[in-house]
Amino acid sequence: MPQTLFINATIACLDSESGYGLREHGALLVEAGKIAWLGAMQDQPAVSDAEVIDCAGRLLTPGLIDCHSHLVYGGDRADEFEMRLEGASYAEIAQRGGGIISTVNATRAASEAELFAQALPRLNSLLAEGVTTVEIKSGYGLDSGNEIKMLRVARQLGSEFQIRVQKTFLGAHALPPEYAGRSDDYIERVCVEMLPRAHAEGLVDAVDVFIESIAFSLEQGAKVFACAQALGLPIKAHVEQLSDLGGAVMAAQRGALSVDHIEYLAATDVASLAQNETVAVLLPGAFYVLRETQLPPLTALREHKVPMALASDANPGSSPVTSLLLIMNMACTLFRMTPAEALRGVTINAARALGLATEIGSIEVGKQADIVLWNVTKPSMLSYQIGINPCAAVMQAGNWRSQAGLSR
Ligand code: DI6
Ligand code: FE
Repeated sequence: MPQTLFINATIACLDSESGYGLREHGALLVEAGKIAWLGAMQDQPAVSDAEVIDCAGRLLTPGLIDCHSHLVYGGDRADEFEMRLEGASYAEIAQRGGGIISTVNATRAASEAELFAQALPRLNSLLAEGVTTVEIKSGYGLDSGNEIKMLRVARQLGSEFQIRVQKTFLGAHALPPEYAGRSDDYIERVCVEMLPRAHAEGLVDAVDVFIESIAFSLEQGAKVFACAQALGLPIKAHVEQLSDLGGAVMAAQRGALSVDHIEYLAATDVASLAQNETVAVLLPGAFYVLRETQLPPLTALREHKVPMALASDANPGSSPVTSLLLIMNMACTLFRMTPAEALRGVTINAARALGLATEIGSIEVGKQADIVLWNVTKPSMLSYQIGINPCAAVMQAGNWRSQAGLSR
């Protein structure tokens, strides 16, 4: 059985209630794709023919997890970036038929192969920084065939690269033009046709909705959730990004895995996330790109011990960002999160946001061996530096994905 023994490592285990769970002078044994042993270097197990990696004091972390992305889409929205710089708001552009709908048009026009090719550089950017799990949403197809096309591309990315892809159905992302003025009819279509079809093809791990004045109402979101739950699927939601419609509380009360964005969530509503073990997914990339000023309720989230995850929200409109390291820096600089909260946000709490915390997200015996070796010796370096990628080597499920920087 192949074994790898890491020695002389600084290990951020992320196995405790807060902080890094840091072990200095640590050792770690990987066997059969899992973490088999973890402890102090002087106690390392006797192994006869294991591959031995001397980390020379360098940092090991769990593989990074991007728990909210729209990585698969057609075209780009650079023109809107320019329009916003000239003063147009994200919501105004959406109301004029631009925004999400312009990406819907480009995505519908693209073949599966074209979408795959366009997603590749974005995926490569995540891979280069040690991401071992990425969630990818549909939501730019807005009819059965095109939503399924997007989710197939997401699945193919996961089968052709050493990365786990979680697929989320986001049919209720925007109202397609052919349903203008008939949003209830569209939601009905999502529930009775689009979601069941995508699910029947095994393409849906979770169901998301966008609850916002420019998207769907609380009642419409609740209806999609009921349909998802009737199929046994977990739910999550884009809520309180631009205004407070009460979407986070509604989703949490229905047991949502996560509520995402939540800049406009009232501090008094945070308790309901804690009560329902719903993760708060914060997306500083969208906050930054849209030049938002309303901060998420960090103090209340901390007080109520709500797990906070961070993600790229990689999408062509509000967050053309494919660097989780940059997201960690933004979370610290813009949201005043600590570097430890930032690392928890892209590891253990991101795993929770995907319902995968028993399998991945921390370095603990029995968990899948998704491990990154970094060319730094302390974990705050990951949030602190901008523009340097210190990722030295990546192991996914016990197999090397990249080992270029193993020795230095
Ligand atoms: N909120 C977002 O940040 C993305 N979707 C959403 O509901 C943006 C999607 C886009 O602008 O294309
Ligand atoms: Fe999003």
